[in-house]
Amino acid sequence: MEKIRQQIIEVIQRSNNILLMPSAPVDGDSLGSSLALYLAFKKLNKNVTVVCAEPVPDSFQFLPTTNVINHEFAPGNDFIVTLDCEKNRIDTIRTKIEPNKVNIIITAKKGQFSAEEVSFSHGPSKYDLIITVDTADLLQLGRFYEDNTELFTQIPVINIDHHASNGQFGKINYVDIMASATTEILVPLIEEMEDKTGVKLMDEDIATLLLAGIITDTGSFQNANTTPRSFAAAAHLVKYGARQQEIIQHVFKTKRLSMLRLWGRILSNIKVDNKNHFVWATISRKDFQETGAREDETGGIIDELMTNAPGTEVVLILKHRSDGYIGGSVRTLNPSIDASMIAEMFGGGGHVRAAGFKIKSDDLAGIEQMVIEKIRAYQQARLPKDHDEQTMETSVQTPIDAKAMIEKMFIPKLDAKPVEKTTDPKPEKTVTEKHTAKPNPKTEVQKSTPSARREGEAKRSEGATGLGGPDATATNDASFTDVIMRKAVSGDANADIFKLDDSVTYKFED
Ligand SMILES: [Mn+2]
Repeated sequence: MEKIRQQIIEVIQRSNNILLMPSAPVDGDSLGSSLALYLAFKKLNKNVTVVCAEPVPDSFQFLPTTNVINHEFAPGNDFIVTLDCEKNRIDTIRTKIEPNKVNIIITAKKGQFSAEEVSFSHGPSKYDLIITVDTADLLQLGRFYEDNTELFTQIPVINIDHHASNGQFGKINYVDIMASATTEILVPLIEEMEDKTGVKLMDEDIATLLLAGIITDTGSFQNANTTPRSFAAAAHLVKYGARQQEIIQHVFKTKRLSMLRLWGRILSNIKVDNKNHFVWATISRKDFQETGAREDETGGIIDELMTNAPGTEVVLILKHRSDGYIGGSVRTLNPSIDASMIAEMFGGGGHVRAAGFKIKSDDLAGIEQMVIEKIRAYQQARLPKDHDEQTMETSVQTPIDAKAMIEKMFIPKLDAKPVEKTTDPKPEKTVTEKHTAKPNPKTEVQKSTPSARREGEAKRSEGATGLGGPDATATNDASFTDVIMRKAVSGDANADIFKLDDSVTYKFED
């Protein structure tokens, strides 16, 4: 690895106009990687451009220098018209400028030029090096790649990434699948760059950007990809002045109400296949519209589902995106199941524990059916044939306790005490009535099991999701959890319980 870092540093030293490309949509890791390199290269007096086809999510706007990211991209300004002069010689060339157009008038010595002798091309790019970060496949660069494919063969590409599915598309590929984040790979790279150039590069901003990548990709050191090396890198960065609390505050403790509403909907719509140890949920366009949540606000929910679904091996979320794709996120809890293999069945890829795919379609229900069937078949082929009911009975507990999940995520930190106002049972009653009529797919799955124990659990979890049920007795002493769940599930932001609107972010105290 040391040799490859030396190679990379030599190429960077020789280059003057560097293009940094994080994968789109950006996350904490791709942003942290590209912006940390941006700041380091600036200190080395390089011309640096960071481009990303998609906007920076609100939760990452606090990171230093997000404002330098360009969302438009033109690799070169020259457009060249070439005339083949093999058969004919040019006498004169004139230009005639008219409103909104230019005529280039070429007069031949003899006869005429024809259209076949004219060709067009773009001038040389102003960049001499492309660095992609946290990008497993060039297609993840979105339209910037699709519109400029030739650029990636003309200019050397350094590919720095940690995805197992990385396509090794660079001239230099620095892919370390043991790294928890791309920023973890950059820590020794930037330090060696300091040694080689004699310029002090690491500072509080760069350390904060690098730590943001590790914290987001490890889910704050909770995910299975966390290694001793991630802790060591993080400790090292904190020593450099990385603002750990600022990252935690913005990434994990500030939630928009619209996002809570969307999460509530997802939680109330979870489908469970106990037999195949599989849990999934879909998010429709209507879910986004009616909650006011953005498509990038679904990120954390799958990780919560994963850590709160005992007995589950595979977790899937399908969302209907506004760009005409259905996006899938897959997580696995059993280390012998490779999430990237599941994602590959649908043209995607990723890591062993976390992977994703996208399918061009507007038929969410149809894609759901197809994907579910394939994952079921995958699990059936994998699970032992005599995988009997007994194992299931003991290993599968209450599949999802949404209330506990929300409570764990938000409540202990909540710095608001509106509970006194909740003695009026009216808003709760309305909500309960409105939602008990709705079929709950999870409940259906549960009820088909002829076990009385399961029946009880189904009811309990039904109550837990704020949909009513025997346990929904919080009328007089509604905890703040119930209030949030109810508001989230009902989408009723105007409930008379606490007055905050969409644009307000909830701050949570330590
Ligand atoms: Mn990453």
